[in-house]
Amino acid sequence: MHRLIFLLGLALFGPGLAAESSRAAKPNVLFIAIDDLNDYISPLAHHPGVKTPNFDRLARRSVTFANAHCAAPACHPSRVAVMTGVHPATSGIYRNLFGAHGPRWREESPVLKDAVVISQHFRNHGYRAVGAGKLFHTLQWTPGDSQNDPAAWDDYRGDPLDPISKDWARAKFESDAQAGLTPGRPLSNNLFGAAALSGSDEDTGDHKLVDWAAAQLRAPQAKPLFLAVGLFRPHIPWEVPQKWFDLHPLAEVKLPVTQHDDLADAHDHGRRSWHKWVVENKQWEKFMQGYLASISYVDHQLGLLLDALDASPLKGNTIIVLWSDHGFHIGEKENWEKFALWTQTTRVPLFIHAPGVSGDGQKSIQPATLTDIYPTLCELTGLPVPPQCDGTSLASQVKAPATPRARPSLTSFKFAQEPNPSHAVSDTRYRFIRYGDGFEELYDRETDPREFTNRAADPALASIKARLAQGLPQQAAPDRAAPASSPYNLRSQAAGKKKAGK
Ligand SMILES: [Ca+2]
Repeated sequence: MHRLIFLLGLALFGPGLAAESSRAAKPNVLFIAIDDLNDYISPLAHHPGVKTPNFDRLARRSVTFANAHCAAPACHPSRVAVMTGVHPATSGIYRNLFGAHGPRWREESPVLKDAVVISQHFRNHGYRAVGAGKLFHTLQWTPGDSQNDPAAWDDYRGDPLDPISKDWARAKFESDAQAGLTPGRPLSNNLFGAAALSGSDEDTGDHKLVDWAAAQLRAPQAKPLFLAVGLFRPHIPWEVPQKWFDLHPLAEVKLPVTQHDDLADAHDHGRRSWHKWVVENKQWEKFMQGYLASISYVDHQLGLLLDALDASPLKGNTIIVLWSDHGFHIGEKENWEKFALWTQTTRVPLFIHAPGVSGDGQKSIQPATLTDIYPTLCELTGLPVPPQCDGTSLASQVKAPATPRARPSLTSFKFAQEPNPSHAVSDTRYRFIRYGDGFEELYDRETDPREFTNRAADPALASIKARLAQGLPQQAAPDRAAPASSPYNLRSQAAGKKKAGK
């Protein structure tokens, strides 16, 4: 019947118009990346009392992937993996490599040399792809250190190789000595810390991005749109306007549930000095407040973005995917930030809405890895999946969230103190980690959701451990370093400019 209508269309209007109308039917894509957002948001509910009404709103109109994990627990490798679909175990990009100005990852790993960035792939198939903010790795305090690929976009807000630093004003702060704090705060200039900004939301970087994105949504579209928005909070420093702090009064802030000596049976993440400084200086509650304030701020920005979509002609014909590059610790396992392989570090918010297709309002507990996003968006839009992609499409779970998925999630990381990479897998119940030095951890998340008790040596779980171990990479790529000779090195470019007298 459909074929008959199609042939009738061809006869009446000619092939040109039929092709035109099939192009017009392609759904738009709103691709939202959030930086360092963990599972405290209310749809994932891993911290008591957190209310994120706009994440709840998104959850009602999409599928919540409640068992989704980053490909690597650090900004740079996680983002390269999402944007290229190539897993760190294949590329060898396991950790942050700083000092780049451009897509240096193409030279960091030979398998990424000709990888097609997801926005480029959509451009190659008739889309207009535009972006804003932090999609590839960059930081507020390292101007020009960005691994974005400017060639992969039709348009980008501001400088694609310095997409956030100019937008974010710093809070005024007193030195640690003035504040009576002990020396030894990690990082410098209070970057690891919380403070209210004196300005309004309109003065903040993420708000400016959302304004720009809203204008993109309002503009007339000659082609289907791939709009990527990379929000920077709740990444440190936890500096947002005062009103977001006011939502989380210090006296009401709850600390995470922790267990004394939790690390006695676990791998040492090598970052305990951060936690020691925080506890010694009684900053734990204050930093939790700053993180929660930043979450509330970004929740509000998400709401503005959804408002803009709903007020635009693209409403009803736009796929939404929202992901965070990794999870986050606020003192769990004596750790702060990321750079570990427990679920607290690797579990990420992932929401997918596909108009007329997704089981909106439902949750999937099937294991997902962020490298699955690329092939999923391909399947949902009818695009071919590039051969570089390591992930597998989640379209079956987008349609029917309970559909079982045999493949476990896979997260890989290279710890500084070990020569070999480490890997972690999850199924719907268990989590297994094998570190670069051979140490193993196994957790039953049903009975022990905070992963306090390592059961890797428990004979009762031996067959489960063996099954999960099959999900580890057979032959993981070696760890890659920053190539000294690359023209994308920030320092070599600065030196080149100096030499040329620019
Ligand atoms: Ca433990």
